[in-house]
Amino acid sequence: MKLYDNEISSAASRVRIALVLKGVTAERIPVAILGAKAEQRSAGYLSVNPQGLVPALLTDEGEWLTQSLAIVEYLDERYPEPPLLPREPAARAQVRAIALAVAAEIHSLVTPRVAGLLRTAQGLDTEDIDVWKRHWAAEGMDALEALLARRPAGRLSSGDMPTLADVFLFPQAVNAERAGLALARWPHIAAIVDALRAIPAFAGNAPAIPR
Ligand SMILES: N[C@@H](CCC(=O)N[C@@H](CS)C(=O)NCC(=O)O)C(=O)O
Repeated sequence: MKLYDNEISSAASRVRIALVLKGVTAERIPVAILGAKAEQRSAGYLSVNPQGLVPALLTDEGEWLTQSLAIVEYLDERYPEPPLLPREPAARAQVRAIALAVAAEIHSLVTPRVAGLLRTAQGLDTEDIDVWKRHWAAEGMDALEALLARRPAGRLSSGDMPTLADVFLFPQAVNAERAGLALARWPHIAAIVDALRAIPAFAGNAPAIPR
């Protein structure tokens, strides 16, 4: 398998975490996404992922997969142990809802392409853009905190074993903290993230700090 990856990408971090949880290795192909060397919109990379986003995964069977949620669910189905979704239908839907609250409602508003348009079309500077990013991260995490407050008993997002919800929550929370949002504001998230930091698959695959 080949993972088209970027070390700072929280979406790619989800896949890196899932690969380690599954005990599966993939060759990592770095794709630059920031600055003059950004290559996500190059013709070469668009032939890998027509959306111009990382991650993308090339399977051992030669299939191209895109979208971190679809990739992580593929890994979960292809390598069933340990499972990343609970067995009960309602619990599965709740776990997917956490993952989507991160991927669809928070992350999609704070990506490099959104920041780029705010800068070029709206004339925002870096400070304005940071305010934008913190706003959507904080609002999204307020909602996540309320969702997680009614989670099943356990140290993580759904019980004591890592699920898809943790795979998506962890990189988002790490990035929010780096953006200056103290996790103490969200006690449920803070407790879950503390527990996840003790798991090597998570600790070793957080998004890197942009250089
Ligand atoms: N919904 C997509 C989001 C992927 C995404 O936005 N990736 C970011 C990096 S974290 C990216 O490649 N951004 C490039 C850009 O915004 O131009 C997924 O979950 O895979």
